[in-house]
Amino acid sequence: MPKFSYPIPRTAEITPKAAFLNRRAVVAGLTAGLATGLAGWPTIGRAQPLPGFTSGPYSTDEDLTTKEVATGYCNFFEFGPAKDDPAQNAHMLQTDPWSIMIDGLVDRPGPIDMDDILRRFALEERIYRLRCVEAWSMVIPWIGFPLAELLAYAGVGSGARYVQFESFDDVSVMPQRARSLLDWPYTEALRLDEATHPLTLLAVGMYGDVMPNQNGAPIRLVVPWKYGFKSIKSIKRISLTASQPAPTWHVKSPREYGFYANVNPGVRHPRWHQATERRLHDGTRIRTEMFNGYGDLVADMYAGMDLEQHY
Ligand SMILES: Nc1nc2c(c(=O)[nH]1)N[C@H]1C(S)=C(S)[C@@H](COP(=O)(O)O)O[C@H]1N2
Ligand SMILES: [Mo]
Repeated sequence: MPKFSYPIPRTAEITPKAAFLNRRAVVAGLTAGLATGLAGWPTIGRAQPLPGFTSGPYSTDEDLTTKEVATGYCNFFEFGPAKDDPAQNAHMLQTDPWSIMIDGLVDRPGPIDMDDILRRFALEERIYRLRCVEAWSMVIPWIGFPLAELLAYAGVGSGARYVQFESFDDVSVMPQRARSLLDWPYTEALRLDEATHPLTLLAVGMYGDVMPNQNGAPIRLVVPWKYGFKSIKSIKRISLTASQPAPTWHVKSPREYGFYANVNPGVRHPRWHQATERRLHDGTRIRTEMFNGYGDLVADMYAGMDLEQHY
């Protein structure tokens, strides 16, 4: 496996990325100071600056996808169907102020706002593999915290077995979203054990900086052992439920988009071969790994399940 390396930033990017370059020795106060001290760095439509973060567990040492590719080649269908549409159109999204409604089977239902989230939960950087069902993949340094911590804060109610997520949805901000493509708002869901698994991240940034709008600002899910469509962006609502929710893609085409959608090179997809994937940073084709390479950490959750039936 290639050794970990960071792409060399272009000169114009060096100042805003100071925190990013110091990532191995990040001190909370230092990073917060840098973030607030960046005079002239545009903030319009952007999430608020991130507090400091530490280096979290489970990171891969594979080469990173460049930030340019990860922020320029996106799936965020509310902002249009082409890969470069989200980068062009997502500036309309206003991410500050922002709150998430937490409801359903929780002890403390109600809204929680981003200020509170950023104050309450310690941020970590996690370098994860991202495998899209379209058979391309990236390696992205996310910044976030385990979803389990937010759920513990809200208090998982007795009887809760699933967690449902809903994205921001406003056609006046997202005029490119076609009514016919999906039944909006975009929703996704996990089983409770998947949602509280330590790999499952709520990400508020990437590449050492706040989350770009096109990648799901100000807060999105990252579930690295599942196909990318499970990693829902720009979350506005989290609901705990007793019965299995019906996520948007799954409802549209259950054969193509399973509820579980665990990365599985053995399950055929009608449109994309899943045995291999194209690495976007170098165009190479590599073999797709079961659970996207996270099997040691997650396979236990599916013991006894027929993973070809329960795709
Ligand atoms: N709300 C919303 N979330 C979404 C999507 C979307 O269209 N809308 N696309 C999904 C898909 S298919 C993928 S592969 C990932 C892509 O994340 P990225 O663009 O940050 O790489 O986001 C997922 N989350
Ligand atoms: Mo995807």
